[in-house]
Amino acid sequence: MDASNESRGALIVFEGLDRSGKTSQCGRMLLYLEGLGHSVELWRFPDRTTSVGQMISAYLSNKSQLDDHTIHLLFSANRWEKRSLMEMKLKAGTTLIVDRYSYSGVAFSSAKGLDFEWCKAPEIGLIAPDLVLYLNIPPEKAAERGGYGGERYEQIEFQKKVAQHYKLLEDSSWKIIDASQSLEDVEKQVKEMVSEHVSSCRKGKPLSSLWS
Ligand code: 2DT
Repeated sequence: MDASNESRGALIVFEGLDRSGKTSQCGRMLLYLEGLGHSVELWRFPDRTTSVGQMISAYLSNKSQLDDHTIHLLFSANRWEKRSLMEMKLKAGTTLIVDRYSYSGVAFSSAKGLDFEWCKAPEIGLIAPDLVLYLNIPPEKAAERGGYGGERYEQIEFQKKVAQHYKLLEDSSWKIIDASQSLEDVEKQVKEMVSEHVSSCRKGKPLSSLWS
């Protein structure tokens, strides 16, 4: 996608089941990289602030009903509407820490029974993360962490299916972290991996696209 050797920011994605600790680790990485003097932003998907994001938010909180294919495409559209800004930020040297991305899109929709390849198709051409940190936790253990809220997918049987579908998406950009450990132990491992990838992107690692 981009052959230049220019220094750029890293695209770092956190994935995992609900209550795996993604949001806490994202916050910690933001502070860590800011502390080192890097330009860094925290993003999350779905981005509920856009008009597409508001439709997604209404669906997740059971205020609206949508066909499974339709909501899948809305989640994907919500990433596409941020794609050019994402590229601009990365090329300008800003590292993006992203809480969920295309892997959530495919894992959750295919766990509902939609065809796996059909689910991947609308994600093709989005920017590929430099690093995917998968916070791995047994669904039972995740459920113990303060219980689930009232959103649509927060049920243990469904989360088990999501975990199985996530596994099918693992590739060389993934690092699997044991998220049953303490926040501090997880943070220590995450920091090392993040630092390594931020520095390889500063040295000019080219951007690439999903899913090639
Ligand atoms: P949060 O609780 O993290 O806001 O997630 N989801 C998310 C999908 O089904 N498809 C997607 O593309 C994304 C990004 C996962 C809200 C829920 O939305 C699910 C949980």
